[in-house]
Amino acid sequence: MAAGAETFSLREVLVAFTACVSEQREVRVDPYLAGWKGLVRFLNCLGTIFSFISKDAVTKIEIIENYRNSDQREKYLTVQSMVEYELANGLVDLQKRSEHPDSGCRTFLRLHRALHWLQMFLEGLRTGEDNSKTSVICSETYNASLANYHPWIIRKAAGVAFCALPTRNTFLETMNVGTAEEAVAMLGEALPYICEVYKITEELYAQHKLLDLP
Ligand code: 1PZ
Repeated sequence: MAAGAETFSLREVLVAFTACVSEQREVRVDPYLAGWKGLVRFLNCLGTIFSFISKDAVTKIEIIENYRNSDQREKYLTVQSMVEYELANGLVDLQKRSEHPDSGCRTFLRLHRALHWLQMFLEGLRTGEDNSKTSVICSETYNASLANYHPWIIRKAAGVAFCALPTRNTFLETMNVGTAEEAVAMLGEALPYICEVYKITEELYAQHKLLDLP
């Protein structure tokens, strides 16, 4: 077993998302990134066929982490402060990627769209039949969400990778939360928090007309 694998549990990852929303209903960037980092670790456990996906997620996490480690780190404390700061200072390419190809706003939007898929996928797993296929849940939720933003070649590669997913019960056990039933219970507890994080971000982006950032 790889070092640390025995202690890795998806519980901590999903707990990170429960810490995202502040009392002022702002989305904190650090726990959001911590949640994504854990998801990447989990994805890597599922096999190298998923590395093209985890690499892209890592790239995006690192872009935002770099902002959090820069002189402007305070501006990137929450998604709200990031949007306000980048828009006020003309740091976002609104029509076409040019001067600011890796703005925090456009990078975060990619993770935000992926969070929508994650929310639907985990809900599909939670409510699925014992012997249902994870690959089917995964491709149905992907096609209904993220796929709309991906070119054909990525959709194709994703479809091939999904075939490598184990059955629902094995997948639930891979989460290292306990039995499949315990994993389902944990999902039931954690999902409302993920939905809330998604909803707040979606409203913020809609309000500033940022949902189609190139
Ligand atoms: C459990 C099975 C995992 C299935 C993951 C389903 C998501 C498939 C996503 C395929 C992404 C492929 C790689 C690159 C995509 C990028 O082009 C896009 C847009 O970014 P741009 O090109 O505009 O810079 N990137 C994304 O959409 C972000 C995707 C992040 C996906 C993270 C998934 C984490 C899964 C955790 C599993 C528990």
